[in-house]
Amino acid sequence: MQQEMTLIRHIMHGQSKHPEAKGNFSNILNQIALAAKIIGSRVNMAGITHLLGLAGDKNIHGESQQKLDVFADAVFYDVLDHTGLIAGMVSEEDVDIKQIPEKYDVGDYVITYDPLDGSSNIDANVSIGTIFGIFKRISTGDRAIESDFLQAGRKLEGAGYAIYGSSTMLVYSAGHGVHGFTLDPAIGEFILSHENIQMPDKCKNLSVNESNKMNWDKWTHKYVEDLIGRNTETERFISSRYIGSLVADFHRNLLKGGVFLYPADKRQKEGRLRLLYEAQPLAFLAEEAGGKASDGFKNILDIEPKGLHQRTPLIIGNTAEVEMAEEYVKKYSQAQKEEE
Ligand code: AHM
Ligand code: MG
Repeated sequence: MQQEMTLIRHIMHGQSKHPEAKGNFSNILNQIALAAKIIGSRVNMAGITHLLGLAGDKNIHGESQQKLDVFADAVFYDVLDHTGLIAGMVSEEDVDIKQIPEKYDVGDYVITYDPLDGSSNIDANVSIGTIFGIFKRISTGDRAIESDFLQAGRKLEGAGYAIYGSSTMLVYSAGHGVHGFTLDPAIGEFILSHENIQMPDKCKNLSVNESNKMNWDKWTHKYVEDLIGRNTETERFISSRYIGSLVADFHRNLLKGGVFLYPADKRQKEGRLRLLYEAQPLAFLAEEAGGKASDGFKNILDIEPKGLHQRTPLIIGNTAEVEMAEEYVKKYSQAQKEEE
């Protein structure tokens, strides 16, 4: 009988190529897979278990927290806090570092995560997900400190996301390619379904919220116009696809080719998305899959974060189209300044 390649088997296989690895990293990924199963099953059940709707609180960005946001945030922390592998975690939903309770050992890693990305879509049965990044800590004391988390994305040891869609998938990279696993609900295991994902060469999809148009900078107008301008009367090369769940937009573009942008604009001067919880982990995956991510000036992975909840403009997807955006930023930013 041919053995299915389960997530655990795959991680162990990767580890056997690195005899120096102590298995800690694998154990962390394993626990994250458990969190994904728990959150995924609750997402599927949400409609019938009255978990839909607002929890009544606002998170630190002033956004209403959904009940499932709160649930997912707690689950992700709970599966990792007692492992002895983690020194602390930061989540999009919480102001401060989540420290490890004193009764547990602290480990060498720190985690950044967005427990439920795209949560404004929950009520409409649209795909949502959990995004995470894993760093080695810098400090050595009993508690993690801010600088453990304020590391450039280049330093990530691994990153990934779970997506709760028509199936639940876990996609991760530990720096040796991007691998996707689909949950087989009958046996409760993630099975390798997408080995060594590479972004297709052609950029087919353009993902941007066009309703922000009146606030866009000149470069964004030109960029979107020129991408759509690739289409002819007889052939469509670029299609608009925007879900409003970054993780789902990214996942589709990763598999099918495309560029996602959430630029800075007149209303959201720093952009909307968060550097630590969203941009860095997905940028890590994009590069591993042959793509790229930029804030328009700099590769996302080279940005040194200044704050835990820092926002960033994000252009992510096929390398050629991300670099095209960087050129447009250079070309049109100056022209815009001169006009103003
Ligand atoms: P969230 O993490 O609170 O769900 O917010 C992030 C989401 C992304 O998933 C998505 O790309 C973006 O916000 C959508 O924003 P908008 O509604 O402005 O297009
Ligand atoms: Mg998010």
